[in-house]
Amino acid sequence: MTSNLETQLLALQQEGEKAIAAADTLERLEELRVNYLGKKGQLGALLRSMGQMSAEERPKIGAIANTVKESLQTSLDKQRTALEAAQIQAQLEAETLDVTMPGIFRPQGRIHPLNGIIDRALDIFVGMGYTVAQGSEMETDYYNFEALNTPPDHPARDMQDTFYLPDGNLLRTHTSSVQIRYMEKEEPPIRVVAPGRVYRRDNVDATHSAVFHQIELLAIDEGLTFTDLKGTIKMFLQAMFGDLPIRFRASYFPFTEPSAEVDLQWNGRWLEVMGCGMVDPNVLKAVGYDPEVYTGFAAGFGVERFAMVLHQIDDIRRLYASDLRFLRQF
Ligand code: 2U9
Repeated sequence: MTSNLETQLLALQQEGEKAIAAADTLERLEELRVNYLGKKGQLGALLRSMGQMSAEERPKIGAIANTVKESLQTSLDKQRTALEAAQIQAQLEAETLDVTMPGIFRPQGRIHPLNGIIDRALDIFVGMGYTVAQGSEMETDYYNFEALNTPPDHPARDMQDTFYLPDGNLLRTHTSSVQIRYMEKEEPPIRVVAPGRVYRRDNVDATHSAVFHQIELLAIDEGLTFTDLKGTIKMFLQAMFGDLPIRFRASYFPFTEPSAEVDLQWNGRWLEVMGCGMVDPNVLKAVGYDPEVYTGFAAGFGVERFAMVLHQIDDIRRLYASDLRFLRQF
């Protein structure tokens, strides 16, 4: 009986160690641990039969059982360490980066010259405390013309002819409509700058396009004067072009009175670069502001014009052609 149990224990040890050494995954190893040393495992089952043993035999078998248990546990630990190391090694090998492999070619993009001008101009105005506002390119007659002191019979409608949609809406001829909507929502003091795409019914040539970009600024407050307008424009043109001579020439716009055009001396020649003026009282009334309390100034410029001057571009159409040979120069 004794020798039988002893033989069984030693056989269990031998078989167990063989199986443990052959275990090739951590899951398999755990199965073996449960099978041999677990609560309902084989070693436990053998030891339960010790109950029927005599008092002299018991310590001897107990000692053998302990040795078997410790030996199996040691083998399990050793195999676990080895398997874990192998797993890490395999993971390292699988995740190795070959830094000599050719990369995926990603052509570098760049800012379009028109967006470059818009970004720079907006930065300058934001620096002066202006808020950027945008709006729809499709507008109603009211927001594009009527609210800007340009009734249907106004001669300026011919110069600003645009594209009309079948429902009576139109494509905006300036971003002033954005500012009308902004004033309807907000109360003075107002400092707002509106960049965006605008439309004119123009024949396309080197200096005209039926679609172009405009930036308009508007300031409304108590006590604003033409001097504030001149100072703001001078600061802006200085930041944009450098410290060059500028001059204001009297002009006319339906929505400003008085109005002026701004020229900049560039390479020895006077170039017209902006339009501006004091906001017409009728425009203030249209948005519900009292022109006896508030005054304001406004100005606008064409982004294409600025880009052409600053980058010496001779034909406006190059800005829309998406020719990479052209665009890569910027
Ligand atoms: C409101 C009231 C008045 C904006 C202004 C101009 C003068 C102007 C042109 C320059 C070249 C447009 O791109 S361009 O064709 N703009 O000359 N724009 S005053 O006046 C406003 C704006 C908003 C409520």
